[in-house]
Amino acid sequence: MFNKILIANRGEIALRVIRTCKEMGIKTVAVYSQADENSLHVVFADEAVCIGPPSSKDSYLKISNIMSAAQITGADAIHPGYGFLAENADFSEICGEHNIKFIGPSPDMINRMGDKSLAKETMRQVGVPVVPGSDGVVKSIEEAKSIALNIGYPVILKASAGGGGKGMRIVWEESEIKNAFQTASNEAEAAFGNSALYLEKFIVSPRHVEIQVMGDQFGNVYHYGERDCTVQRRHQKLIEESPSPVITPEVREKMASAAIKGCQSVNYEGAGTVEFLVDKDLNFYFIEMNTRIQVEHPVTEMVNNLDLIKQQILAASGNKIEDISKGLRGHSIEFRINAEDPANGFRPSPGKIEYLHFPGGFGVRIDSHIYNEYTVPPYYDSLIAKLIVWGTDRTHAIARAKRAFEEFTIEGIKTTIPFHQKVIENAHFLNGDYDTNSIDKLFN
Ligand code: MV4
Repeated sequence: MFNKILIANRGEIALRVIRTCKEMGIKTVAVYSQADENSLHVVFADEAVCIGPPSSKDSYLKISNIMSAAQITGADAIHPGYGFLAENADFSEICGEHNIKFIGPSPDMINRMGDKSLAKETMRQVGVPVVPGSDGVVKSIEEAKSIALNIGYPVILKASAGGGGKGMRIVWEESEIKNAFQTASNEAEAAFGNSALYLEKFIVSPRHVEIQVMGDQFGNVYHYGERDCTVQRRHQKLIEESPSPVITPEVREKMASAAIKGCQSVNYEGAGTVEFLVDKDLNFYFIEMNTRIQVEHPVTEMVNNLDLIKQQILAASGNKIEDISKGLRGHSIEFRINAEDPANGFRPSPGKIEYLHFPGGFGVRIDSHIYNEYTVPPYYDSLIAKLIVWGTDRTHAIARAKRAFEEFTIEGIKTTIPFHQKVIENAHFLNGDYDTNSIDKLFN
């Protein structure tokens, strides 16, 4: 087992990892930017090293500074959390070269899965259902036209190096495809330095459902059920839950088997998420694989009664991990509390928290790095807390969320709490009757 883990991240996920390390008797090193010197991850870690000025590119993304921090503190492993360097192949490789275990994917796995058209091809070849479309990259507007003619409009062009919505264009009819191809490839080149696109049939009103998987060094790959992340705005997830309100046991079994088959075919190790689109008839199609722990992992922890960060650390240090034989229990929902104003287009709202009160009680979990009189810095993402509720069923979980939000008080900045309070009173949400385009329907 590791002696000392450096957490190459900030905010709630840095704290989340520190908590599990402490429970496992592993020492911890926090790294922080000058904007985060008053952060809780700095307080709760055994040691802390400043790695640069506020800007992410000079601190949390600065590989040389993080490696120096690991070497001077004698860390034998690095946990990257999510975002920042979590899916950076160079970082994963450099850790290996310095004999520091990267608690995340190998450089090879990052490259395979980071290329979305290659990942899709890999999955398709082992029989995982994928959205009909191009086999790999589309090289020209003519080729795009010919494939689209074959599968029928609407279609969607996606950046191979993309993911999470960047470099995507929906094309409703042939007259739009030339322009869409050019703007999507330009956007992809500017954002990722790679203009490659692939093409798919556009699924008009899908749900986003993902399977949590974990692999160990003995070739075991287990799944821990699904998360439904359909409540999103501009590709930012706002609410996630497990189980999905629409997935049947039969569909869950098929989706999970497909996810495991795909992961076993590439000898997947560690935590991963296999993302699917689900249509109205509950047909599911692989779209992407994420090779990291995700923001929404707690809902999976709650229904499995299992610490996923602990499983990641166990797997990375060469131990066996736990399977799902205990079964899934109850229903869990996560609400992302962002420092944003939902009444004004979710505009960022950093600043000083003048008063804070967290909810508590049975079935209520808060993962957060904020505290009373903490100042939310403007430099990083706006997530300041996650409210995770557990109930015996979905109705019970929603009732808990409602009473938890009545206790939850954050003054001094705007947050997404009023958005969530509206959503959990909305009949469409209560009935599970929504898709990825429903955000306005749920908030009004
Ligand atoms: C799609 C799709 C429909 N059809 N692919 C969005 C982010 C990335 N993870 C994949 N995404 C989508 N891919 C096909 N073939 C719908 C989405 C999608 C979406 C698209 C437009 C507007 C909002 C969306 C929200 C979630 C998913």
